[in-house]
Amino acid sequence: MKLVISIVQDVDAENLVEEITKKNFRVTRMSTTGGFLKSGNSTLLSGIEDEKVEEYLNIIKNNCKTREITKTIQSINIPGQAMIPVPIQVKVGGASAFVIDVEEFKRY
Ligand code: 2BA
Repeated sequence: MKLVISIVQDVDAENLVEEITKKNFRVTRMSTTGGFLKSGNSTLLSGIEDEKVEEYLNIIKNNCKTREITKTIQSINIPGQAMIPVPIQVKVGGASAFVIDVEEFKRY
């Protein structure tokens, strides 16, 4: 068994969880925050049988869009000058997925 940890955008998470459960996979959704944008995203945990990992990853691939987000950063502080916020465009995935070997899985 593998543990698939996927970080997805909040806007994609609702439909994605629905698709995952419709296809009879189990999933836990956690509300998380990206370290760079410091805005909300969703992390999904799923325990998946080895032979089904490809099918599961395809569901993620087909339900998560790449988007351009504007992030405002402060310009460098030059003495005597005001700090002017500078907007930059950041491309946010799709999804970032980690596939990890599970040593043991128990349900009581
Ligand atoms: P954030 O850390 O908020 O990053 C959002 C997007 O900002 C990233 O999209 C990437 O395009 C950009 N970005 C991140 N760090 C950057 C940097 N130092 N310089 C320039 N641009 C940067 P994604 O790569 O699609 O990542 C989306 C979210 O997935 C991330 O949100 C983070 O929560 C998570 N993530 C991605 N890679 C990860 C990793 N290796 N480990 C843990 N979490 C990860």
